[in-house]
Amino acid sequence: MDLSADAMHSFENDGFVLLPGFYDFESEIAPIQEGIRQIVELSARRHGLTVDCDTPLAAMTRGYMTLISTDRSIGSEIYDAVKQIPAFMRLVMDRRNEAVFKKLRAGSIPGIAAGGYGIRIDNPREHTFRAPWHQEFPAQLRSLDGIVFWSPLLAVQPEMGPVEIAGGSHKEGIVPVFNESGDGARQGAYGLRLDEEERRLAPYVRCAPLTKPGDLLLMDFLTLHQSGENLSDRPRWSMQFRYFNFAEPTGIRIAWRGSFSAGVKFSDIMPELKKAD
Ligand SMILES: O=C(O)CCC(=O)C(=O)O
Ligand SMILES: [Fe+2]
Repeated sequence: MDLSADAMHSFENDGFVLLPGFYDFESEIAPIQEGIRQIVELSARRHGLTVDCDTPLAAMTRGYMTLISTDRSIGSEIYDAVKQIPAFMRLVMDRRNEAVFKKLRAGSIPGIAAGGYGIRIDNPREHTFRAPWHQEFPAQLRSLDGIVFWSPLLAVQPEMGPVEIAGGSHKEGIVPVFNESGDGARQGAYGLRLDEEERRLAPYVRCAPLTKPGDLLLMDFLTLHQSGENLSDRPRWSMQFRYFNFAEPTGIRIAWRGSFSAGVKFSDIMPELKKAD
């Protein structure tokens, strides 16, 4: 596993690093796209609809958009289905991910966060599942020094709302969170808000790297980041999974328990994560 000294330094300093072309498009990414194409085709058939799914690109853009504009719940079926594509799982557990993690977390014993892998479909102009500024740690737990692996399935253009990252913000340490309230308050991880969000973000330079299939974006579990706003006419498809460190003291103390996707209330495990009322 060859991770340049520059890349390691960036990750340490900025709390994130982009590794262009980390995965091989033809042998690793294209099979995932084809798996999605097949699921879009089968979903359309299941609902008695005919949509454009001749190619992966057509299925992921026009075909999928036609399905959700007919019935938004078909999008949820597809979202739940695609994370079970074998080619995706192969990427999640690829040896190189473990090797990269070990390089960035010296002395670590890597784990793959259960329930912490999936494929996001950020639909144009949809607010509900847009992640507000957050750290990964409260939403995933497992260990304090976990790393998010993020990789796009379609090229991300500026108007598609690339992930926004506050460079260096991991140095802030753990930021307490509270639940959104009032009209339109969202549930679960999407409704978690940072204590004093604006004040905390102010010192950091924000970047929104543009990525293409095969690229890998790595983010520290403490780096502040949010979903961009998709103002384009196509969904932003991207993969994410999380590795953590069995040997990290906080992880050991909480017995590597997970958060929302593990059905656990993070504040029961680490009350200090919750902003005092
Ligand atoms: O892709 C996005 O919009 C957000 C991604 C994110 O928060 C994550 O992968 O942890
Ligand atoms: Fe995140």
